[in-house]
Amino acid sequence: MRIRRTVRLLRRTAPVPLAVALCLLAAPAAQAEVLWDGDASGGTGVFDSLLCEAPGSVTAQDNHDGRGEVFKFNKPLGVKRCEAHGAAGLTFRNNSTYYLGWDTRTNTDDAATIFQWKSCGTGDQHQQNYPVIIKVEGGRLKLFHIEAGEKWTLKWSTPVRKDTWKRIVLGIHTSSSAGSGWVEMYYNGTKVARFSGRTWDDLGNDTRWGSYGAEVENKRAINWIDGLRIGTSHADAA
Ligand SMILES: [Ca+2]
Repeated sequence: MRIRRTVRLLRRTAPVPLAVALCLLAAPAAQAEVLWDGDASGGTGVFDSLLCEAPGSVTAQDNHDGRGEVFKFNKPLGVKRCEAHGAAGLTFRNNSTYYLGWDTRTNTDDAATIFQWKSCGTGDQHQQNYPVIIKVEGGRLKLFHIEAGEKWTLKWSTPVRKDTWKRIVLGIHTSSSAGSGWVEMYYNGTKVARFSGRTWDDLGNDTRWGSYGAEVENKRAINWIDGLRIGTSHADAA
């Protein structure tokens, strides 16, 4: 509907790349509610797009472990990126609160970046590039805030065991003002971090899940992801 009509309108009237145009569209304000159900039972169409270099793959499959379908982000040797971008049908906006929840399990202590709150646009169009990053690196799960100028600060980390499921819930209050934005994180149901800072880059931000990083180009990384949900309260995504 409304979003599709607006996209058609933008295609006719402005030479703006579609990904940027989608980032700029406003969605209606919402009370506590689930905004997006990204469970793997919906297939890879729950994402806006897949950014997975060949011969990598993103698939939904049933491992017969009671979870039903789960996403398998398979980043083989020799490639840097296997990610899914955006939540189909959901457009994030500034000065809003979102809670993103998902289960993750990696086959390795080094899957590099498993989540990016990725800035829209490229190069000089953004200041932060990725205001929030979560990595699995050297046997630790790490939460970073990235300020304007791409200044990284480690906000929280914990030892992480491969081949075990964890649930992450990330609360993000979007703001292009460092004094108004905030992030909080829950790990297996426990609140582990909360900090303030700029969370909304010049052209807005979008989600990316998977495995990405030059440091894992020569490693085989699989990130299993299940139970993806986005809402406006912690309970929506827990
Ligand atoms: Ca599932």
